[in-house]
Amino acid sequence: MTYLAKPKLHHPTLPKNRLGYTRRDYECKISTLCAGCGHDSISAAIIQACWELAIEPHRVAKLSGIGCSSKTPDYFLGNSHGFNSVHGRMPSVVTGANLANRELLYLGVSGDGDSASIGLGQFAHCMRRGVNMVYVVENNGVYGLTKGQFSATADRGSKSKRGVANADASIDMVMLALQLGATFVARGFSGDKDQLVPIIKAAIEHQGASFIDVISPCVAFNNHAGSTKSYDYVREHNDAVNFLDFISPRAPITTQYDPGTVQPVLLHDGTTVLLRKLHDGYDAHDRVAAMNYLAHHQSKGEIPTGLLYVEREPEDLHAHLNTVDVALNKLGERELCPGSAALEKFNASLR
Ligand SMILES: Cc1ncc(C[n+]2csc(CCOP(=O)(O)OP(=O)(O)O)c2C)c(N)n1
Ligand code: SF4
Ligand SMILES: [Mg+2]
Repeated sequence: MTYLAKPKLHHPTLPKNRLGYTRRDYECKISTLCAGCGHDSISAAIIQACWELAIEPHRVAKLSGIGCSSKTPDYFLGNSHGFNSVHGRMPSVVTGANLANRELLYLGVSGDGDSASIGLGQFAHCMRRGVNMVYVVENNGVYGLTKGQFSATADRGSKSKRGVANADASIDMVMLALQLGATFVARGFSGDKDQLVPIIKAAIEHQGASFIDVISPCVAFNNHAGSTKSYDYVREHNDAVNFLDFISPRAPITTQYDPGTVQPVLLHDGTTVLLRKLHDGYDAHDRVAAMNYLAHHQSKGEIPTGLLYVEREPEDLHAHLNTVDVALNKLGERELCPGSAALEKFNASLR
């Protein structure tokens, strides 16, 4: 993989977070993606979210598949653990890593080709099992890396750069995530960082399967008239159901908003997400209502964005399996080898 290292020097007065790190400490190599690619804005939003939350970089594991989107972990969190897996296989690698070491924060970055085509089965099982992670799909409706073929998320009737209409029905990743039991489901737009950064922060703090579909225009192959994933189209059809503010007890962030209805959502770790409702009656705690809302508004050509669903009492895979509270590599001989009497008893229970 070609890359350009970023110069280490930076201005001494750059703002620092609670840990004394600047934003630069959460960056990595210089991006080699096309100038204007939505994926770069998502990387910038991830950097901003991790910096604002003062996340210790060594606590993060970033994993991806194959694609322009899956290359992006090379452009952020250079001091974190990373694993670039095989096309569509990121979810099973995260599942294994998470089971072995529950103490890391897992960030999976994927594309619509990576997750809605070859990796669809992997995506489905990761969501339904409730792997505690943030799963970001950088959704541009095409296979960017392999020169712009329609992906499975391309809308029926949307046109390729050469003017050919897509005849196939599209897969809606948000709807799928809701149906599969993800406990945090959101959609963002790479062109709206103010909305995306708090969504990522809330997803990081959520203890369960957090899915974020980010519409991320591909300027090389899918940013023309007739595309439904272009900057212009998404700006014109964006239907934000709410706006987030994120209050962390560790690093309070105050943001000034116009008056509106505000709904606090208390997360598992004591942090609070403030949902500023833009749509009267939208309830982000009602899975079925969220699916109905999506079906209704998407049939009219709108693109609902924001925090679409969050479960109040989420459970993750570790809770389902009743695993031990610590990372497996922290278990000592005593826990791993409880003695022959315990083994006898266990064997007897299986006879
Ligand atoms: C097993 C396998 N099949 C096919 C490919 C070719 N391939 C590489 S990336 C890609 C699709 C990438 O699309 P997406 O995940 O949407 O990422 P984007 O480049 O659009 O960000 C494909 C089909 C591959 N690398 N490996
Ligand atoms: S081909 Fe598309 S997705 Fe890939 S870097 Fe260029 S603009 Fe981004
Ligand atoms: Mg794509």
